[in-house]
Formats: sequence, C-alpha cells, structure tokens
Amino acid sequence: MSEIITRRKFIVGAAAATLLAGCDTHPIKSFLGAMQHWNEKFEGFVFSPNRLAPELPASDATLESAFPSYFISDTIPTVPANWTLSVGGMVEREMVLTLDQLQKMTRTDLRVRHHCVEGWSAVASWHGVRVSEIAKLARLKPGVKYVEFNSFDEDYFSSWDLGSAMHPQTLLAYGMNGHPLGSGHGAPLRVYSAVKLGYKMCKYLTEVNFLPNKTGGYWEDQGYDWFGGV
Ligand SMILES: Nc1nc2c(c(=O)[nH]1)N[C@H]1C(S)=C(S)[C@@H](COP(=O)(O)O)O[C@H]1N2
Ligand SMILES: [Mo]
Repeated sequence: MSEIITRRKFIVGAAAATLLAGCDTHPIKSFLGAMQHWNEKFEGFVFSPNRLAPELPASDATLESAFPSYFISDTIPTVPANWTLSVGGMVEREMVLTLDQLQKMTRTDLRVRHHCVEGWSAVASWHGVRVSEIAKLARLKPGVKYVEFNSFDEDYFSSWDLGSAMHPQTLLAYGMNGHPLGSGHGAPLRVYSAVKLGYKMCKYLTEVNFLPNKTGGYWEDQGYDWFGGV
C-alpha cells in the first residue's frame, strides 16, 4: 500500500512539467471533498442520458505537444503483442475484440476538455466506439449496475456507475486528433468521456467488465472520489 502511494507518477510534456513542478502532494483532496457533495446532489441530473456536454470547436484544441501524458509507471507503457480487449462480466455474450474490429464499429468523435485533479486541463479530439455500443453487442444481463475498466500498466483500473459508462459521450477511444492513439495517451485503446475526471478514464485498456457490484480503482482506493464526475 505505502509503496503504491509513494510511487512517483510520471508526466511528460513541457507545459505539464512546468505546471506540476513542486506539486508532488495532492492539493486537490479538499476540492474533491467539496465535489463529492456536489456530485451526490446533481448526479441524477448531470448523467441523464439525454444531457450532452457541450463539445468544443477545433480552435480550442491544445497543441498536442503541450497535452500532458500522465501515467503511473516509470516508463511509457507499450502495447503488448497480440493485444485484444476482453468484454465480460454479466453479459449474454462475452467478446474478445481486436483493434481492427473496434475500428470497424460505429465511430464517435468527441472534443471536450480533459480535467486532471492534479491541476491541469487540456483539449483534444478523441475518436472511438461508445461503451454503450459495446454493451449493446455484449447484451447486459439484468442486475448490471457498474462497469470496471482494467489496464495493462501496473494493474491500473477504475469502476464506474453504469449510467456514466452508458453516456453517449463515453468512448473507448483508439484515436486522438485524427491519428491513432500514441503510447503516452493510452495506446492502443483508452476510455475517454465528457462526464468524468482524468483518473477515471483508463488508458492501456485490456478489459471491460459489466458488474452487479461496485469495485474501487487505482486512485479511488487511495482516497480520490469514486464518482469523479466533471
Ligand atoms: N492505465 C492508466 N490509465 C490512466 C492513468 C494511468 O496512469 N494508467 N492516469 C490517469 C490520469 S490521472 C489522467 S489525468 C489521464 C491522463 O491522460 P493523458 O495521459 O492522455 O493526458 O489518464 C488516466 N488514466
Ligand atoms: Mo489525472
């Protein structure tokens, strides 16, 4: 536990490095405490499936070289050979999907601001498949209430409420700014969503599991707000 907590997170990108210099503690925790209250109060309204977050024009995009890459391992995680995405849990149809299969599904593009609790934000355009599309193909069994995303770097994971995962602006993204996702940003596949803070959006995805129970998350288990709504 303490080893995990003291592990230094790495951040790449000149702008981010400047922003975070001398910022190894988590000043955001009190902010999160305040947010939790806000989330509980507005959750039902904010995550109504009909309510879309406003998307931003291309002119708002952050220069990609200035978009921070933020990951917990010491070096940039690289894509394992024969990478696939497993979809399972309480579903009628478990699936093992290749990147090629994901890229042939209905594509959704999304440009909204990314908010990291460490104090930076940035804008890019993301391209991928809605999680709701994956759920439709897998056919959820009754009783699914949560979705857990798992990653191949250091057992990073995060669990989400089903409503946020099914939101039309929650994607499994394989592209960024018109090109395939780079290793710094979660290649080959990551979660990107208009409705969650950065740490909820698992990069380097390996599994999506539809579950009846709530699990935690890499940062959530260390005190970050579980809901993590924007
Ligand atoms: N697998 C994995 N996903 C992750 C992380 C990570 O370290 N590993 N960091 C999270 C945090 S704290 C943020 S802010 C975003 C950063 O995404 P970016 O590197 O594309 O900016 O990824 C999130 N998802
Ligand atoms: Mo973050």
